Amino acid sequence: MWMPSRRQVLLSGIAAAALRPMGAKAQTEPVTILQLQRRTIEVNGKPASVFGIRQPDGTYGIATEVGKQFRVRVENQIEQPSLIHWHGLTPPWRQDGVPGISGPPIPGGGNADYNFPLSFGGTFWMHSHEGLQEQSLMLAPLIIHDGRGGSGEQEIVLMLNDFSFTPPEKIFEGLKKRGSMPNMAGGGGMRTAGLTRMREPAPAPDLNDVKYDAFLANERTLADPEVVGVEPGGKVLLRVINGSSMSNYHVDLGRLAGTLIAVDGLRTALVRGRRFPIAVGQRLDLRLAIPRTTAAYPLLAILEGERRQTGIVLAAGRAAIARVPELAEIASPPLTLALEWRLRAKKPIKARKPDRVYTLNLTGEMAGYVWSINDIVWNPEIPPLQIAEGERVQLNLVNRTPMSHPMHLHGHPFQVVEIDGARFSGALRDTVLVPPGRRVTVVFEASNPGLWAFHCHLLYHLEAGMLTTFK
Ligand SMILES: [Cu+2]
Repeated sequence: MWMPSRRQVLLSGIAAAALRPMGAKAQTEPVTILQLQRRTIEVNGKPASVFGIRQPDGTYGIATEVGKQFRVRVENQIEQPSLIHWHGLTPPWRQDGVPGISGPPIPGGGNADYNFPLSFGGTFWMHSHEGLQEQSLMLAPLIIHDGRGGSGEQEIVLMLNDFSFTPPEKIFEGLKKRGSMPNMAGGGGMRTAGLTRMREPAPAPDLNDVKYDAFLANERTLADPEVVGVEPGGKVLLRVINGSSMSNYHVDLGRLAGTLIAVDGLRTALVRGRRFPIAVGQRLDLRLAIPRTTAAYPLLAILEGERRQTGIVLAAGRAAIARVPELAEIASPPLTLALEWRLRAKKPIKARKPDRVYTLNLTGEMAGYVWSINDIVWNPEIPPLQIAEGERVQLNLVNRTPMSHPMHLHGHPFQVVEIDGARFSGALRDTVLVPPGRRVTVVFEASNPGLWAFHCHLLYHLEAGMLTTFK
């Protein structure tokens, strides 16, 4: 992320801290304190200095309820500026948490206050949008309960992260030096599947630019995974959050059959299965039925295109917990749009002719790790794309690169309505994966005035300039 100039910071004043006018109800709700902290965790048996977002009592992130106000004070206790984005929520523009676009970062030792209504529930998350802090785990779950768990359903949050002992700035430098080297050899079985309507077959996609030291599930690896006790015969609502900076996974439920009930927090028609793809920034809400027998059930996330995996273990009764290997038996395939194509929004947005259509080509130059939108590398001088309030906006996302890009819109959920020219009433969500050579069309209602970021959620692509804004 770019740093705003001193002048911009002064001009925008304490915008991030600006409170919205409050109703009587809002004033009576208690403020939740979130502290941005530096802390040490253990990864592969070694200490790792990372960030964290905790309440004073140690709670990781926030769990709250639909209909309440999101009344939060962020206290920045680290020695550098930071700003937290509420991924998937629709706050007023100034509270969206993107430095230089929604407001200035919070200086070290400073605070910012947030107060806006929570009009829908689901599985969301929060993360720093400042620099590369997200890679160092400046992130946490943000759960808004709306009764979807049903009574007696046990809720389990599964946060996925990629981890490196190399500082993120060094990782980024290395990427720029090395460039991205697409695998053009086409080594068989790596072609994109599904609705390909391109004249030529896609080259093998370029996966996993960064070689990570570990993949974390709730901050632990499979060498010492989290074990969650569950009731034999019970029901579980599993909320999976891909908080990784650069890594897509296949969630593998093993012997448990799951029912997908929501993506990115928003309800879909039910999809049953044992394996579900999850791209960077996305979430999956999965309903699991635990068999009546005493047993242990690993819930895994297998890195796209590789054998490396992470996960947690559900223990039903007094089950013996066997060691789960950190390598799957076979490499997983690249993520495709096969699931996206099957998803149907439970409450689709009303069909209507778009008032405005933007075609956004996802572009880049592999040699220097340059990533862009319509060949424009983001900088603060780039004028925002214009939208009038109330318009129906259609975005045609066309990937002209050999890497897939999880594209995220701030401030508005969108509906996926077309893949490679084929119309359908797809999922409502906030982050959609556009694989190499593919074209994905989304629509949204411009109901939230302000200046909004739209970007690739791969952290180093974002840092390299794969961002634009809508006004
Ligand atoms: Cu990207």
